[in-house]
Amino acid sequence: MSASTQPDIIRPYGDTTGDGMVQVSFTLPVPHDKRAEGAALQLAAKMGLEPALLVHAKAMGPDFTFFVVYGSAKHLVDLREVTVVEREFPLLTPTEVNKAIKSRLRRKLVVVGACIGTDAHTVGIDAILNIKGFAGEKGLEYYREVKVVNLGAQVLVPELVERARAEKADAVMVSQVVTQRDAHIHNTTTMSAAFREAYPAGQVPLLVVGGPRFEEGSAARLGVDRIFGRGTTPGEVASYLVHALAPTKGAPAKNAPTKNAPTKGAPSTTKEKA
Ligand code: B12
Repeated sequence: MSASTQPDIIRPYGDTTGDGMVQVSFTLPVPHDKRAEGAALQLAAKMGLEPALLVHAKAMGPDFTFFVVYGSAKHLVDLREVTVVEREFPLLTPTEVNKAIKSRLRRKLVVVGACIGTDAHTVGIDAILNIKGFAGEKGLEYYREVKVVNLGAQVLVPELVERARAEKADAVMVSQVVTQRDAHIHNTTTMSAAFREAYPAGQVPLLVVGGPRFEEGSAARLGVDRIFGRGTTPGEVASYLVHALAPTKGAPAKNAPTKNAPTKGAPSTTKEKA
């Protein structure tokens, strides 16, 4: 038991406390018939769901079937073993962000953003950059001390690098929503490698990537400084920019190379702007 009354070991809940009930959906590459339904239940059992009920099965064209299975999970969750990535910077108001940039950077902070590759899902990056913002917060365009250049959808990496150089970008913001065939991973690593190649060591802009399906804590592996996931608000991003690019006097840049150095021989992204 933890200090509170909550137990450390828990199970999912459906009808009665601790019954372990969960619902999963998946598609199998077989036509919809009795054998397909049996196959779905076999999979459920192998996933540790037993007993399991097939609550929905629907043909998806002639060769595929979509299933929903409701069953009792055998697995337990140990809350003591849960690790989370905590936000490493304080949340600032727009006024505080503007003040910090003005007094510490003494010029506008320049942000260049885009959806790269074939990705045309611009709603996420627009939520962060456009003045209309997201979840009741104004986007970065609202911040007086931030210059935003939003390049939109399907931007090629060389185009992004060129524009970042032309604008003397302090930060480059990339959105990746499509994850089919790990497109978000490939596009992000290609982008970070291109920036390291195009810029002298130590002068690469802050590389910030966002999207709903990035793994938390994978920034270093992808060669970027920070990843923002589902539900990110513009205020969080603005606060992070201050933390990384305009920290308080004497404070080390929080995105020091040891923390964010990409793996496997790629040069690090030291920041010297703050
Ligand atoms: C709207 C939408 C579209 C619109 C996009 C319009 C536009 N201008 O953006 C249209 C109709 C064009 C579209 C097309 C397609 N789509 Co679509 N689309 C969606 C949908 C319904 C919503 C996405 C969205 O707007 N979310 C709202 C925003 C606010 O959330 P967000 O993107 O997560 O952004 C937040 C954070 O992630 C973060 N963030 C995101 N980017 C960044 C960047 C930075 C720098 C930072 C700091 C933060 C940040 O901050 C944001 C605010 O909190 C999703 C399903 C869903 N419900 O999510 C499918 C979905 C993303 N689409 C999908 C697919 C497959 C497609 C198509 C391939 C479909 C097809 N066969 O043609 C095409 C691909 C087009 C292309 N070339 O990219 C799949 C992706 C599956 C996968 N595993 O990759 C999804 C998940 C649907 C599904 N379940 O199958 N789509």
